[in-house]
This record gives sequence, structure tokens and C-alpha cells, in this order.
Amino acid sequence: MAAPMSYKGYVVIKKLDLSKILIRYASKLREATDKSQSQGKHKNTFIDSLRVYVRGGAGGQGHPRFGGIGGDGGNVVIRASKNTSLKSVFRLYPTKRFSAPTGKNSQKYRLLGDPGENLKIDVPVGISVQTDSGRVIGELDTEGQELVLARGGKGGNPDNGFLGRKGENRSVKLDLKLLADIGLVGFPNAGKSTFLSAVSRANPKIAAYPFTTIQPQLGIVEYPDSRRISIADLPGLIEGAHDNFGMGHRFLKHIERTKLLLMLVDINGFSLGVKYDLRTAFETILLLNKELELYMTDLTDRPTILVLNKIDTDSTSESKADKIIQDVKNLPETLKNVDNELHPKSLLKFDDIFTISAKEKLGLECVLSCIRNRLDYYAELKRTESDRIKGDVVEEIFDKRLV
Ligand SMILES: Nc1nc2c(ncn2[C@@H]2O[C@H](COP(=O)(O)OP(=O)(O)OP(=O)(O)O)[C@@H](O)[C@H]2O)c(=O)[nH]1
Ligand SMILES: [Mg+2]
Repeated sequence: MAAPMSYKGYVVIKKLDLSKILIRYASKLREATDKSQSQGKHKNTFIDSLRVYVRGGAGGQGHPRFGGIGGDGGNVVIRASKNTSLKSVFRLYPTKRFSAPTGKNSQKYRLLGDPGENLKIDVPVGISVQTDSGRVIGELDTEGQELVLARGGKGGNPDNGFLGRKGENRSVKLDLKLLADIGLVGFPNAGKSTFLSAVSRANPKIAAYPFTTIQPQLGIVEYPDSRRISIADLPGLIEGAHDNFGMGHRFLKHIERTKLLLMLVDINGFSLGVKYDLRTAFETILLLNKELELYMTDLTDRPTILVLNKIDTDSTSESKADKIIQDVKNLPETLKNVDNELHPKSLLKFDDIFTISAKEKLGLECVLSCIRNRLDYYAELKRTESDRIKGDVVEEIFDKRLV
């Protein structure tokens, strides 16, 4: 009798152990999946905006009996750094809360409380900070630039009845706009990523289907004399992007700060699929023009270079390209031959037009030397313009002094 009882007892104990183990294992598994989900949500995505809560440290309490002063709370400060990304910021602060340390209280034997240290967070260069109401608090465009997002509270002192004050707190949006010299715009499949990978060391995904690129990519062109020019490859735009078709206008903010646009067009035109009409290359140029102006009217004033790609397609490619160039050069006359709905309000003026094959690396040198010359030309123009404005101001002051 004894043996089966102990056997049964053994089974019961084992069962209990097993269920404990299972419960423990299940909770560990849940923890692990939660963690991986919270990290995985942003695993492969490019984060170009992050809403965070910032709070300055509270001031330390003063010591009314001995006139002791509490330390001020620390500030929350962001600093522009080339070596970080919003994704790294998110990884370091998954709760998206930046709280600076509080100031130390005044003590009998240490009447001056130590101030709380500033909480400094590195953010990528090109960040603009906005309040919830959309007001821009500041922009960090150069390495090392800093911006205080929330000030720490004053330490307790006679003015505040020795009661340390709370630090400032608010929610702000860190909005990243890439700072590239050149912005690549075009319909999907035009060959933008192929172009970027042909002229730089960037290794973007390339494929024969639309919307291969789903997040902006930066590439650097290095010239033999070590000059470097950055190019941003953006997800393809399609007609109706302003109505949120395709990837919408979401990524166009990244070309706001580019100095030059490079419009890349497939000479064979574009069709989203078999059920959709084919848009000719000339039509895609007009449609891109329209989408750019719908996103931001000034964009059509931005210096732009037109690049017709896939010149290697077949024996008719050259004549196709010549016809497109003629049509573009004869704008607005040629608009008469296209639907009214494709007419942009203000036409882009192309500085230059090139025909290339990004895939076969044909004609790329001309484009690269052109973009360099154009960038130098516009930089010089900007310099002389600002000198002129400065000159005018000096003259104005001088005039005023004479009066
Ligand atoms: N024949 C030919 N094919 C090209 C050329 N350039 C790109 N392609 C092909 O066109 C397809 C699309 O190229 P991508 O570089 O991915 O195009 P994309 O403009 O980046 O497309 P999205 O990322 O979808 O906006 C790929 O199959 C490329 O191999 C070219 O000069 N000649
Ligand atoms: Mg692409």
C-alpha cells in the first residue's frame, strides 16, 4: 500500500512543480514578447518624428531656519550630434520621458544644496522641436548645437518661502528633416535607388516593383578631390500623393532643406499596375511638378535638374528622350496636348536636363559634375545676396546717421 501512496504523492508533487514551471515559463515568455514587440515596433523603421514628455528637475528645499538655499533643478537639454538617430533616442528612452534630476535640499551642515545636473540628450542634426500646438521652439542644424526643452525649478530661497519650485514640463515633438544637399524625387520604379547606389556607397534596396524604398536613405557622393555631396533618396511619389495616395507626402519634408532637387524620370513612363493607365514620362514630370507645388508652393522655385533614366531600354530610347526634352523645353506650349488636370499652377524651371542609364552607369559623370557646379553656383549666389543685404543695411544705417 505504501508504495502506491508514495507514488501518488510523487505524481502530485511533480504535477505541482510542473504547473509552477509552466506558469513561470509563460510569464517569462509574455515578458519577452512584450519587450520584443515594444522594441520590434520600430525595429526596421526609420523614425523621423518622436513625441516626448520633458520635465526639468524640481528645485531642492531651502532651510528657512538657517537661511539655506536649495539647489536648482537640472534642465532637459538636447544636443545635435551626427552620430545618433531618433531610433537610438527611442531605444535609450523607450518610455519617451526625459526627466532631469532634482536639486539637493539645503541641510544644516550644507546650507547650499547642490544643483541637479542637466540631462543632456544627443539627437540627430536636423531636428526641429515643436510644441503640441505646432509652434516651433527651435531647430538644431549644426553639430553640437543645444536647446533647452524644459528648465529646472528654482531651489528654495527667501523669495519663494524656501520652497523648491517644480521644473517646467511639457510634451514636444522632435521632428527630423534630413539635411541633404540633393533631394531625389520621382515616381516609384524610376530608378532613384539605382542612381543613388551607382553614385555613392549607399546600398538601398532596388527592385522592379513600386514602393521598394519605404524610408528615406542618405548617400554621399565622394569626388576625387574629397568634396562630399549628400543625396537623399526618398520613397516614390505618385499622382494624388497630396490625398495620401501611395506613401503620400509624408517624406517630402525631407527635401524641404535640400539645396537642389534631382527629378528622376523613367523615359518609359509609369503605371502602378495592369489596372492603371500608363502615364508617359512627360506626364509624370507634370504630375511630380504638381505634387511638389501641392506640398509646398515654394518648392517649385527650388533649383531642379531633370534626369531621364533608362536610356538603355531599347533602340527607341534615344528618340523617346529627345521628344521628352523637346516637350519640356517648349513648356508651357506643350501643355495644350495634355489633360487640364495635369497642369501645374507654377511650372518648375529645370536648370539642366540629362539622359542616363543608372543601371548601366551611363551619363552619370555629367550629372555629378553638374550638381556640384550648381551647388557651388547657388551657394555663391546666396553669399553675394546676403552680402548685398548686409551692404544695404550698412548703407541704411549710414544714411540714418547722415540725417
Ligand atoms: N533598364 C534599366 N532599368 C533600370 C535602370 N535604373 C533602374 N532600373 C530598374 O528599375 C527598377 C526600379 O529601380 P529602383 O532603383 O528600385 O527604383 P526607385 O525609383 O528607387 O523605386 P521606388 O523605391 O519604388 O520609388 C529596378 O528593377 C531597376 O533595376 C536603368 O537605367 N535601366
Ligand atoms: Mg527606391
